[in-house]
Amino acid sequence: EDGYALWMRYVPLPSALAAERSEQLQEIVAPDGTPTQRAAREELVRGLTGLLGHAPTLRTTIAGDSGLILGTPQTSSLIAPLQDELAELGNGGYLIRRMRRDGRDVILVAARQDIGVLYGAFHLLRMLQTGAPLDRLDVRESPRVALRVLDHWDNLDGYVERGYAGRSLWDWQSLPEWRDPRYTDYARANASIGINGAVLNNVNASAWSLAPDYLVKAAALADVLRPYGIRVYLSARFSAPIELGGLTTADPLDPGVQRWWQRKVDEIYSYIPDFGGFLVKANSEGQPGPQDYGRSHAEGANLLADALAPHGGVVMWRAFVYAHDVPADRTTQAYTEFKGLDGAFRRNVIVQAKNGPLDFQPREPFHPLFGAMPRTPLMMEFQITKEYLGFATHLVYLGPLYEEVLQSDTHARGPGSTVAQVIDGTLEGHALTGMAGVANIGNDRTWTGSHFDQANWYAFGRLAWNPHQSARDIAADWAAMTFSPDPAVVQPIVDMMMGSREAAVNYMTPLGLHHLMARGHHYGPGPWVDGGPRADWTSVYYHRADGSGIGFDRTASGSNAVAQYAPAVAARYGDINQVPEALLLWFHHVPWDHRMASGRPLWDELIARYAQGVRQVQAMQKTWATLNPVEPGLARLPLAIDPERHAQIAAYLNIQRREAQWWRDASVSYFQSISSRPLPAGESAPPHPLLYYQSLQFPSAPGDGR
Ligand code: BDP
Repeated sequence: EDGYALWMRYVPLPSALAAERSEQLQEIVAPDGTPTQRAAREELVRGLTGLLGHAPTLRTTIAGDSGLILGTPQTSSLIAPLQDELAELGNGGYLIRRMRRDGRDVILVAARQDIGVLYGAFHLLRMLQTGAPLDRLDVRESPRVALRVLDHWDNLDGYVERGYAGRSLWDWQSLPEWRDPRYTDYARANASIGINGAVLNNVNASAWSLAPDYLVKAAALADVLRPYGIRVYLSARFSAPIELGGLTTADPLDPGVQRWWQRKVDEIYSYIPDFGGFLVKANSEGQPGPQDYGRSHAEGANLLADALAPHGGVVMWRAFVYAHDVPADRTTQAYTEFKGLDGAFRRNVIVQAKNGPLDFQPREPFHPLFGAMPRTPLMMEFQITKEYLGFATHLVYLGPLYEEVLQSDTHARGPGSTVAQVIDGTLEGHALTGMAGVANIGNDRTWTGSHFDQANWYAFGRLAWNPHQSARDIAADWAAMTFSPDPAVVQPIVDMMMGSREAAVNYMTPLGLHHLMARGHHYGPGPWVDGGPRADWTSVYYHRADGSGIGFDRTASGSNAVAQYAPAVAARYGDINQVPEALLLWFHHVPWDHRMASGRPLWDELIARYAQGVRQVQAMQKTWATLNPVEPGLARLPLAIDPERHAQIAAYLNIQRREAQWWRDASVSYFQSISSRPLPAGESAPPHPLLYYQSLQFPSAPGDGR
């Protein structure tokens, strides 16, 4: 158990259950005429063989009393009568139903398309792995979001930007000849949760990804991913016509530039006939873009959209932008630049905004663009890799973060206009919908750099499929499949997971604080960071602590960023007495004596939150220790968690506890130097002077080395 199998371990079920299920699933009727059909069949054989202890019999018709029938109306006469019902479930949708047919007890996994059948097969395997009952089976599923995409920030040299799981999965050197079987396992994992797109290269893109040598390689990957319903996309560098094409400009209104992109796109489709399209980071952090030529983001996006449209491709145009001149409040930038462009984009453009207005912090309010551009499809960008959340060694389950954002009420069309409804297109009636996750995947044996980070990939996929699901339910499925369906295992693990994000918020950035990480690599605390090339890359710009208080005033008396939200939201966030405490210091500069809900003054509350964060990690360690398989007295969970994974997780929790303490000590020490207030009774003084924490150097911080 080294984690390679992810949530698809297919370990034997308890023998009584295995016997019962074997009877039900002894025979399988499944077509094998297409690569996707074969993928579904192979997965079921693999899964059932593992779970039940023997391979099922594959037949062309059921001979015994019961069995499993997979297919589409085209492949199965039993499924053909369901045609209309299946059509309602749409592309990718499926149903799983238990019924009597010709005197036999059958389970149908049926869909309109092969890919739906594959998704249904994975769903059935999930039910088997989690111990769900199979009687009265009646599952109807369809994806609520069209583009469910992983963004890989992988460079052509194998380095993964903000990657904490080793090097890139893509071995550009041995492609296209060598198709590492790992690519297939990657595809299986994604298909199991409904992910249907992969952007292969970093948003800080090299133009070379679009050169023929690399297109051949991307095409080989596309071939491997295609049977699993995954389309390949590429990040496009806006200046590629200059770098690859030898033109003197990349101006989107220049006919030569337009021709260059048309030809380039035609060429890409000659290699990859189902190419998904482009992801673009433009005029942000030094990347080239249309503004270099005095053109708007819409003019830039439309240039690429026009080239892609004849082939059915899309442009995912990022709204993560900020101006050359440091603005009074960086969080206002995207809205300022994009809101006025609503309606100016082509139909095959989707604007991709990060979940919050700053940058993947442990907690941010939802991005004000959600709900503010009704005529433009908006795509969610979550970060799965934990750039600001302790990297791979901190256990932070991101399900609650995603859920919190998706359930936020934009009030765009009155109360109940959630971000999830913006993303699934129902609020404004958009058919082009999407959710992207910045992948946490590398060539580490665990894929994600730690066992628990697999849950973040998993949760992202499940929420992209249906953004209305509960993070807790998803965690329970994941824990049951990854460790054991025994409730005595699932329960404590789910509790750990569900509390873990709040723990990280507490020991890093409590009460709405943000961007306090060390400069550049973001490893560890750096609330004192100031100076350097841009004020909005420093901590002091964001926390604004002084002798009187702390926090960024984003109300009308400050940057007035609150005005970017719908009036009801702005009124709530802008009022110090109504704003949720979790976002207090995001929106307000608050006196140290301000009375908090707990009755404590803000200063005492802040210090208490840091200490609470450390205690929450200690509590996770305690819980994890109770799941130790080698500890005496745990005979009832003999194989629940294998020693190999248990030990690594225990070690990582130790790192997390040590670093949580470091965060607490360094932050308390720094903020005390500003507030000049005594620590509340019972709070211990940090063991070192502030200078010690400030002088720590990490030239080889995780993820920072090439
Ligand atoms: C920031 C990362 C940087 C990315 C950038 C982006 O620090 O590495 O390039 O976001 O999303 O969070 O473009």
